[in-house]
Amino acid sequence: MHLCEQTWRWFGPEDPVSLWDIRQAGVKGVVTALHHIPNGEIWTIEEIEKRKRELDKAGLYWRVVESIPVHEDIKTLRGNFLKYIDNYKESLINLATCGIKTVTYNFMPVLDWTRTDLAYTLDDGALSLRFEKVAFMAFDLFILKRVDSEKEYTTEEVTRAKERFDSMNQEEIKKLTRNIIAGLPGSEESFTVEQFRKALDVYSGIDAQELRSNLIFFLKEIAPVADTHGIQLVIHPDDPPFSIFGLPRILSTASDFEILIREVPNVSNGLCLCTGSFGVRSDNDLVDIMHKFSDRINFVHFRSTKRDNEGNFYEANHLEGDVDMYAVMKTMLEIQSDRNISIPLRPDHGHQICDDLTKKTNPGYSCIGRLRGIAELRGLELGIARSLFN
Ligand code: CS2
Ligand code: MN
Repeated sequence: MHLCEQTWRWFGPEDPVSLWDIRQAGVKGVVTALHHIPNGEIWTIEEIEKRKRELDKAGLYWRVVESIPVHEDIKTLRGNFLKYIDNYKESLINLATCGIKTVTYNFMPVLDWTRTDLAYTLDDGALSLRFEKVAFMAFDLFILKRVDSEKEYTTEEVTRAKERFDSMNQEEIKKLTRNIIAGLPGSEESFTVEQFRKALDVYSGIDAQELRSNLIFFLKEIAPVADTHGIQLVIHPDDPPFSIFGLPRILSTASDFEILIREVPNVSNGLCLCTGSFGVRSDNDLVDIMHKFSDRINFVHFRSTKRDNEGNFYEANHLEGDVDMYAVMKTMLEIQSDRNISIPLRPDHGHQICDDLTKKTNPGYSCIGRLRGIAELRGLELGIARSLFN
């Protein structure tokens, strides 16, 4: 019987969640990154070993890298992209030398994951992360004032966004701006409005087709290196899984990933199945995605979201919302049994609950909220596993 290998994301010494908190959550495998190394630079063996030693002191081990960030020059194939690709290869080799062999990355242009509200109050008083479409449009149209943005929305949407904007005071405008562009945990980039406009400009001539071919170019470069060193590369899907700010998005659906493995069939080319990211689209059938890519899923993020008809979604409790966690977990157990392996799983974001509410937390990465998530997932998993396999 193969249960998932439970893991927990840690942002390094600055993380308000301690390594002992992680131990007490019943987890030993850590998902982390060397966030202090500037994007594009080599992760040296020395720095990797240092992080490993830190974890070891609390009886933990470094199971998955999330993420080695992909430099914007690589995404656009401009500037110093060849050097950054070489550095990326070097970092992969160094990680493999240190025995760390699962590496997450994403290929979202400019912004990593995006929300408008980092403290959306649920009816039980818990705080959740939310994407509110009309607030997003208000930012795009009336704060950022992106050229031609109104062409991407209907007249009715523009009117609603204007009303939303007019109802906001200066403080709310600042907060919304910060939430969207100041960088959520793990994103490694942070912008002012001016810098953000410039960053978007770089993509003015780059459509989805070009971005996809850049990703394929990058993967064709790094996958053979990963193959040789036994590394599993896992791409994180777009969050949210649709285009924002007119930027191309190329990993939002099953067919997006299908193209990637058709073009780069190397064994190291894998998927980080994030149920919360894919699950925002009603046309993404998670169980179907899992069956399609059962041999390519090498890391999973489990969380659920709840969407409405207006294009909004918030992050729900792990066993509620639109993701059928029972079906997903059951499929996960079947895949692991077929492949005769355990796959690392982390509870992706959690709510702020109990003591989290009065502490400093990284948005989405609270201690007790995630503890609730992992505890529920663990129970669900054991229940299904025992009834399937005894
Ligand atoms: C996440 C992010 O689903 C998600 O959006 O897993 O929290 C993740 O931190 C970033 O994409 C960076 O890896
Ligand atoms: Mn995720």
